[in-house]
Amino acid sequence: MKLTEIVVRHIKMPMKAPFTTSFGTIADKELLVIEAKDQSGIIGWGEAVAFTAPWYTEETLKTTWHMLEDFLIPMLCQRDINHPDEVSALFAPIRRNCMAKASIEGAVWDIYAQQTKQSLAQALGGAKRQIEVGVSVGIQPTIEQLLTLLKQHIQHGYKRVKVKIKPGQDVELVRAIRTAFPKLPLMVDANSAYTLADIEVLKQLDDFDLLMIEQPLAVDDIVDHAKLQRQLQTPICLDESITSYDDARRAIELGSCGIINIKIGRVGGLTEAKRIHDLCQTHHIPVWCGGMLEAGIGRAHNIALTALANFTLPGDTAGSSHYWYEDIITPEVTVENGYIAVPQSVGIGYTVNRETVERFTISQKVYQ
Ligand code: OSB
Ligand code: MG
Repeated sequence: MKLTEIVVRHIKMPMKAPFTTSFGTIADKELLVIEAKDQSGIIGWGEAVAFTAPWYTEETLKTTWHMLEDFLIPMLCQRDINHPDEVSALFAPIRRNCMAKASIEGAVWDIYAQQTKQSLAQALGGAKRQIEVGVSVGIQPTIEQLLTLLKQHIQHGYKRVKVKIKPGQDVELVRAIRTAFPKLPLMVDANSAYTLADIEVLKQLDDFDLLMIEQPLAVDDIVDHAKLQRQLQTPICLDESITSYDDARRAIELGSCGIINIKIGRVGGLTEAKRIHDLCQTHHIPVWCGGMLEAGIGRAHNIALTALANFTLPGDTAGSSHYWYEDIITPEVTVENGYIAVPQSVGIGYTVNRETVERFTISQKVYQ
């Protein structure tokens, strides 16, 4: 294939509820929708998941657009591509900027799946027909509000619940949840809010039968995570620390985690995500698909990726209506009894609703 035209749209979607982590709150989600066309007229869709501020990783919506416009699109446009795996190789000379790379690589995967008349899941090698899903709950103003929300999610059928913790809102919060829901498959995510100086607090979390503790320590510190893991019964799951296959390889070798959360944007695309999945499978490290409060396109990519066999733990890919009044795809992603059906039609398996995208568009630019 050869990409002949790429449209980048900056859209803003109102969220049903703001999402709060230890770093900040997202009230409305701004993101880039990438529409790529090949020489035969096939259209592939990608989503740039970076937030407007660099608190989760160093990327922002503006840096992803800058990278796309000044480097990635010129490198890719008009070039012959036989397989989407070539895209990450082509982008290798550009350091990091994983979310920017992933956004356009995702569109190439979508085109490739359509060309080869497969679903995106099939094109990636995923055979699951349905995926188990969990839900991630942001920091709430009170424990009562958190418990009320959790009850709703459990009733909705989600297979596990993740809550955000930070210093001062951890052990007692988890104790309250456990008391209210003794059997709930539960995990916590600290978004790197702790250091090894907090080890006594983190050790107390071992008492609550948590599935895992996600990213307790610094983003770039797999050594401290290894020290912590040796002192904890509960598996550590790395999120922010893993931005590539090599990060995953080193973390596994050091014993920094027992589980890895894979986010397509964080690791630079579907090809890299699949490589990390395969590596973890070899090392008996279970993986699950993390979330970036994606709109429908990114969500569709997550679902396809999660169809791979070693995604054995429920991910954060909740249904569209958990986040949005209105998603940008038809049909929207729905969850039934804690499962999402993996689309079997060609490509991402959902239709992008252009009218909705246009209504949400702040600005757009066409590249040829
Ligand atoms: O750490 O996994 C995270 C949301 C924004 C940034 C980082 C994270 C999250 C979530 C929510 O936990 C995932 C989702 O529902 O998409
Ligand atoms: Mg996380």
